[in-house]
Amino acid sequence: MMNVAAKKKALITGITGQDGSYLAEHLLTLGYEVHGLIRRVALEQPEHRLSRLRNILGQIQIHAASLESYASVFSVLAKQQFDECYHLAAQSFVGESFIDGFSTMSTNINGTHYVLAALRELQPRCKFYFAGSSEMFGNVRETPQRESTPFHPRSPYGISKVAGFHLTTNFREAYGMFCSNGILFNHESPRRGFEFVTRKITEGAARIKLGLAKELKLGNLDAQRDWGHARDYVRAMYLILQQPSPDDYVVATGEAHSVREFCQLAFAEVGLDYQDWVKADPTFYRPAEVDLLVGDASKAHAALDWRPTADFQTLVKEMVHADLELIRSQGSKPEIVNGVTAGSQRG
Ligand code: GDR
Repeated sequence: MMNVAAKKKALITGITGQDGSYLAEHLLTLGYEVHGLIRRVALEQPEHRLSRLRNILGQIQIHAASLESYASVFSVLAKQQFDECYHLAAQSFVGESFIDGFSTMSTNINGTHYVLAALRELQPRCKFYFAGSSEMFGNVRETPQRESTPFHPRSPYGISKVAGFHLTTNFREAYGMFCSNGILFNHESPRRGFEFVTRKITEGAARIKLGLAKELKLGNLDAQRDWGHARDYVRAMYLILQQPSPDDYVVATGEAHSVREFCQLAFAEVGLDYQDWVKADPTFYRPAEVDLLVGDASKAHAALDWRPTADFQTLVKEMVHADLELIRSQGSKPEIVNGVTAGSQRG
């Protein structure tokens, strides 16, 4: 008789987001049974909130739960056992965290604590991945930033991620659980939310090109980030949980580019000069900015054999062309993703 190995089961919190959707697709191709935690309100607006999962909805299992409620997380984990849990859900927009720091802290810190505590109680052998962030480095102490670089977060969001990182490490050390942190630098794609600067630029450039907008208002054009492709970064998340022991890894391209350079490339892609269309607007400046982030992913290269495949130019190009296509297919109707209206310049 053929010996068929049991399918591995993964639970993804934040499965409706950019990373969650790419990770779900990746795990499905690897033969996993994929489950996702989704807020009940998202289930009521599937056409908007589940839009990134459109192609795989029939292949994944969805559980309604809120990361604001320990009881609801507990009840999902009490019903079935998982091999791996990828905790990606968070209020992830840094700008918003300055507007409502309390919600960001409460969702991001308590949500992580609830998942970890419920796993410890119900399935301590389930491996846990925490979505740590380069924002934890904030006011950087060295460049490039690596696993040993001290944290100095500059926003409620960054502070909440530092707390999540330490909670994850603490469950590993205190209870012997397989809990690992990815420290991911910025990662983008055509599925990025419209509030983040890259998507705001590519969508803005596309709308201007198609005559649907006359300008694009942005904040600090001189901030520099290490931008990779989300599809590459979810592979690293998976590899982090396949290691013999839990650990922490920086995931980055090692290249820094400014917001201005991103604008230059994106507008050039549609045959325009960004200087004619992009306006600086103090509304989009942050009370405390992170000027430069660039990661050293040597440890991930060596231990995970992970390397990014998409370079900066390819990423910008892919995003601009996806937005041109999207807008053309919609006419001038604004698309709503994650409750944010494209073109609203909220971000
Ligand atoms: P970031 O991403 O804060 O790095 O966090 P974001 O794209 O929001 O900002 C990047 C940089 O661009 C500057 N900027 C603007 N940003 C936005 N959103 N809108 C603007 O109009 C604008 N103009 C200039 C910002 O000031 C900043 O310097 C992202 C998120 O995905 C986090 O969840 C994640 O943890 C980190 O990346 C790694």
